[in-house]
Amino acid sequence: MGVERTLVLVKPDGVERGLVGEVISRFERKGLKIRALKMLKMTREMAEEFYSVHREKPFFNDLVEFITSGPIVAMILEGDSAIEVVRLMIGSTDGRKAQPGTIRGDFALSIQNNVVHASDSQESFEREYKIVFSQEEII
Ligand code: 3AN
Repeated sequence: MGVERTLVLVKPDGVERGLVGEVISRFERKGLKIRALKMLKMTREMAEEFYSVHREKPFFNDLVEFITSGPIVAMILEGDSAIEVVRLMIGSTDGRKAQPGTIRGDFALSIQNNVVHASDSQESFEREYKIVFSQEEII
């Protein structure tokens, strides 16, 4: 609660489909502030660390392959209750079940290729942003 920061990734499918502007625009219109923004390609090491909580899951390898398959756009957003607000705006993990009006609800039909990632807690944010950004890239 209060002013928080969260990490959002536009995943390779979102970049490939030309949804970067749409995604950023939704967050800006909501009133969230961009504190860091860049395009990058995740290495396998970064991806394995980023998704380390899923290491034992059957979909782990596919997930790492997917997130390293092309460029992503990463951003740190800031605002009141940003973590919860952004999770609400992206919708459920499975695009087929995500509410219309959410990013995944409007643009995804898949559980893996679901356009965006967003930190699900303060602890996740603290761990995740350091994998993607160095301190001098953050305003
Ligand atoms: P979210 O991104 O909504 O926080 P998580 O943390 O449960 O979802 O999963 C991380 C990522 O792993 C998802 N964004 C999705 O790309 C992938 N994923 C989750 N569950 C599955 C699954 N059952 N099959 C394939 N990929 C999955």
